[in-house]
Amino acid sequence: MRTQVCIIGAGPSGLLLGQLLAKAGIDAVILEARSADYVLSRIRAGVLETGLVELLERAGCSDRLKKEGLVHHGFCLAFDGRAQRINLSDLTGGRSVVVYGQTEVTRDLMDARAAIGTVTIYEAEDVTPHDFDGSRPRVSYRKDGITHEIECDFIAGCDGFHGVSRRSVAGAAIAQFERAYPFGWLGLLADVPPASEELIYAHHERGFALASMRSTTRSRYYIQVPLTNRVEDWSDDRFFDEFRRRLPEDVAERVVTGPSLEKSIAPLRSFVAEPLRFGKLFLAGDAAHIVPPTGAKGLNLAASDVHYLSSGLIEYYREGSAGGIDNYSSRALARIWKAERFSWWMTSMLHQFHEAGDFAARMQLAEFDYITSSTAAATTIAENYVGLPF
Ligand code: RFL
Ligand code: PHB
Repeated sequence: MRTQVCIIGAGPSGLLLGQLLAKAGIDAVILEARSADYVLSRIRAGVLETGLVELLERAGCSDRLKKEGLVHHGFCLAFDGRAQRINLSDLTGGRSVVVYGQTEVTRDLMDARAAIGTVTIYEAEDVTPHDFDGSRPRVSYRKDGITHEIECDFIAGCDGFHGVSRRSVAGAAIAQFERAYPFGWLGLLADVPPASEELIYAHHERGFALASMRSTTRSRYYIQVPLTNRVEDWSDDRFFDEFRRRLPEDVAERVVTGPSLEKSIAPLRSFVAEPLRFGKLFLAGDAAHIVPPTGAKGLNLAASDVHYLSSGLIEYYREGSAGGIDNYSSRALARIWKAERFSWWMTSMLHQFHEAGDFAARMQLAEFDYITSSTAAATTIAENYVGLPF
């Protein structure tokens, strides 16, 4: 088989890239290791920046988002029971975010892809990129016991943190920067009305908690837990008890409990690979970088990578100019490092770092006091949360 761009991974990065290229008349095949149902069963992000919403509009995948997405003009920071609303719209000249699950974004992109008849190969085994340093890159994979090969002009590695693309690059060609945090987030999804109309990020002496949502009838709640904990240690009752203890009292009283639809623990990590281009291979999304979820930036960063990469590829095929793909790595990384900074900072301010000592705890309190007393400090949070410009 031959295609122009072979995309590895059918997560949001790969699907969005495929759709933007298809709209521009560029042929792309997507290879995905898992089944479509498995990809849709992963519960992840919930907060979309307007940059991502605009890309989904361009991709022709925003009808349901426009109907069902919840526009949020602010969110709340709580610190040991004290609460401070960050008014996103007032502080950023009218901007906002949209609450709409990554699962739904993925479903909309999959449906759009199926409607235009483009090729996605699910349950592709042993996907391997070859010869991306030369002029004739290829990707091999196995399906139903038979080995296949796709010849292409470019390979887009959109296969997440554990994917094969980044691992295929020679060690000397890539620099990797990493920080792992000594805790994870235990998340619970339930069909109960959210405890609050807006998201609440809560610092508490027992650990961080986040009250988020997917709709007006479906809540997504998280608590900070030690990495040694297992999901089996947490019954739904135990989760809700602990979650309520970490929230301001008036909110805790409004928490409605119900059986979990999903419960999982995610480790927290900051990670960046540099550069993002190796000959004919590009990395995008979680394949290239990871942020701790505290700033709600992972999916949004994947979208900005796809924006830069798709424009570069479209420029290449339409105008014969390599300028956009040559600049892809540096343009994307400039935005990635700023989102890494914001996510690291939000994580540092809001979580319990027991080993860091009393001084670090006082610094967290001083950060919160500063935010509650300075419009400049609150504006810094707001402009990062709604998303820096592409
Ligand atoms: P994905 O979603 O990991 O998709 C990669 C796809 O590649 C496939 N794959 C392979 N395919 C072929 N061959 C191989 N060898 C392969 N290896 C892997 C995988 O099966 C998968 O389908 O990466 P992508 O597309 O770059 O998307 C990134 C986002 O998923 C991620 O950044 C966000 O979910 C992060 N995130 C959040 N981001 C936000 O912007 N806002 C949020 O509110 C937010 N909340 C979150 C989050 C992530 C979380 N977890 C679980 C890590 C909350 C949580 C709890
Ligand atoms: C979510 O709803 O899953 C969510 C929202 C905000 C975050 C992280 C996760 O910062």
